[in-house]
Amino acid sequence: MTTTTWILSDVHLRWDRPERAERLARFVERRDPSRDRLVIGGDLCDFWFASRQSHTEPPDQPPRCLGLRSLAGFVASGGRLSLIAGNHDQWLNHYYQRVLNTSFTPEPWVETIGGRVVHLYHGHRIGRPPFWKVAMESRRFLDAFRVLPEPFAVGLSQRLDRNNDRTRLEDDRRVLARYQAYVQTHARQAHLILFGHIHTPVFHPARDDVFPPRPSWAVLGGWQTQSSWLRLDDDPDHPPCLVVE
Ligand SMILES: [Mn+2]
Repeated sequence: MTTTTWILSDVHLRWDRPERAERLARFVERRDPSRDRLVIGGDLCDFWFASRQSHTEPPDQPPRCLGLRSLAGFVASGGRLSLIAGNHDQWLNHYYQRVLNTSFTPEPWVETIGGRVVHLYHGHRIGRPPFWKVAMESRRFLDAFRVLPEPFAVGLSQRLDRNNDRTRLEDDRRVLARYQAYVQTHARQAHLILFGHIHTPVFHPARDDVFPPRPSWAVLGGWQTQSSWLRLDDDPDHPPCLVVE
C-alpha cells in the first residue's frame, strides 16, 4: 500500500485562537491513519500556550485544544506523527509526550520519499537570529511570562505582535535570504529542503540551469490566517505539491 506524507508547520495553537485548532482538526480528520503520515515542522503551539496555558491542564484529561485532540486521535488510531521543535514550542516535549504520545524528532527531519531525499528544518537556527529573539526563546523568559498578570501579558504580547507586523516584510526577506544561501550550500545533500518559521508559503522548483544545480525548496507557511501543507507521495511520478487553503 502506498503512503502519503503531509508536512505542515507553524500552526501556533492557543486557546484564544480557536479557529486555528478548528482548521487543523478538519485537516487531520480528512487523513487516514492507516496510510497517511503527518509531519509537523515546529511551532505546533504558540509561546502563549507554552508559557501560560499548557501547564494549567489537568494531567489526566485529554488536551483542551481541539487541534491537539484531533492529533491525539490520529496517533491513537495508529497514525504516524513526527514533530520537530520550533522556537515557540521547544519546551513542550514532555507535554507532547503526554498528550500526543510523540517526542520531538531531531532537526533536520530527513526521509527518502518516492526516491527524493527530503530535509525539514524549523528554520530559526539557520543563520544568526538577533540576540533578543534568542533571549525570548529561553526557558527563563517563558517562566517569567507565565507569572505576569493577564492584562500585562496581553499588552506585552500585543506590543510584540505590532512590532513583528511592522518589521515582518523586512524580517522575512532576511530569513528567506538565509534559507536560500543554506539551500545553495546543501544542494548536493537533498532533493527537497523544507523550512517553517516564517509564515508565507512559497515553493521554489529545482533548477538545473545553475551550478551547482539547485534542489527544490519551500517555506511551508503559518496557519495564523490560512492553512497550508505540502503533500508528498511515495510515487516518484507525483511531484511534491504545496497546498494553500
Ligand atoms: Mn518559529
